[in-house]
Amino acid sequence: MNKLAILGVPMDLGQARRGVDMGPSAIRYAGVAGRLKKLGYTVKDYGNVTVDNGTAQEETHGNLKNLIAVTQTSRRIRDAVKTMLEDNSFPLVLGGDHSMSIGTLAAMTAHYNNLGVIWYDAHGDLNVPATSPTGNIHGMPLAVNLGYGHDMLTQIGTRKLKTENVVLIGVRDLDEGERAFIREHNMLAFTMHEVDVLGMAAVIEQTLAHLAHTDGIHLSLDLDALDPMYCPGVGTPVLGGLTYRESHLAMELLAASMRIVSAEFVEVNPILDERNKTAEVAVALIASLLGDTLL
Ligand code: 6HN
Ligand code: MN
Ligand code: MN
Ligand code: MN
Repeated sequence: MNKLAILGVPMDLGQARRGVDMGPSAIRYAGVAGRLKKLGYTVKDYGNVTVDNGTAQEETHGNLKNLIAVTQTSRRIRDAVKTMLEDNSFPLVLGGDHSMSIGTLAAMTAHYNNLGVIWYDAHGDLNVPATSPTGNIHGMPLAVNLGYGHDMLTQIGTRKLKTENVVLIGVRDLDEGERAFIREHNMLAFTMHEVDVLGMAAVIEQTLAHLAHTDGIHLSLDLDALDPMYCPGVGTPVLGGLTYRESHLAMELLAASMRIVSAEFVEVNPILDERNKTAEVAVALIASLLGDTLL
C-alpha cells in the first residue's frame, strides 16, 4: 500500500485530563506528513473528525462519562476510516484519548473478516461499566470492540473482534476486572515482565505467530506504553515502561512483517508534555512502523 490517509481525533471526552484533544495538532507539528512523504508514500490528510468537546448536554449513564458525545464521535470516526479504506489507503489515526479506538476498530472489523489487533499500552483498556474504577471510556475501548460494555458503544461496530485475535504488549497497570477478563478469555498478554524476560524481538515474533491466521493486523499504540521518561505527555503515565529503542525495534519488526494494515497513535497530551517530546516520539515510531530504516 503506498497511499496513506491521516485522520485526527481531537477528543478528550474519554478521560478526565484536559489537553489530549490537542494531540493530533502536536503530532502534525512534529512533522508526520513530511516524514511519510519522504518514505515515498502519497499522503492525504483528511483533517480532524468533529468532536463535541464540552458542548454536549450529558445525562448520567451510570458511571460512564460523556457517553453520548463519545458515541457520536465514534460513529464519525468509523465513517471516516471506512472512506479511507474504500480509497485503498492505510488509515493512520491520531489522537486524542483512546476511546477513539471504538470508532477506528468498528471500521476495521467491518472491512476485514478476521482482523488481528496489537494493543501496545500500559493498560488493558478492558473495563466495562461494572468494573471501571473511573467511568472513563478510554479505559474501555478494547472491551467494547470485543463486544462487552454499554450497548450504545458495542452497537457502533457490526462485527466483533475475537479475543484470540488480540495481543497486549507493555501492560503494567490492570484493574481487577481486567485481569479477570484476560484470564477468563485466555488472552495473550506480554506484560513488562515478559518483555523483560523474553526481549522485544521474541515478543514481536510470538505476537506475529499468534496472529498468523488473521487477515490483517491493526496496531493501537498508546504512548503511555513507553516509560514516562520518553513520553511524559500522557494522561495516565505508569513507571517501568517500554524504552524508546524497544519500541523502535517493535515498529521495525512489524514493518518487516508487512502484516500491519492500519494504526492509531493515541493519548498524546501537549499540556502535560515537555517541548512536544511525546509527539516527536510518536512521529519517529510512525516512521519506523511505515518502513523507515537507519541506513
Ligand atoms: N488509557 N484502567 C484505568 C481506567 O480508568 O479504566 C486507566 C485507563 C487508561 C486508559 O490509557 O487509554
Ligand atoms: Mn494507556
Ligand atoms: Mn489503574
Ligand atoms: Mn490506552
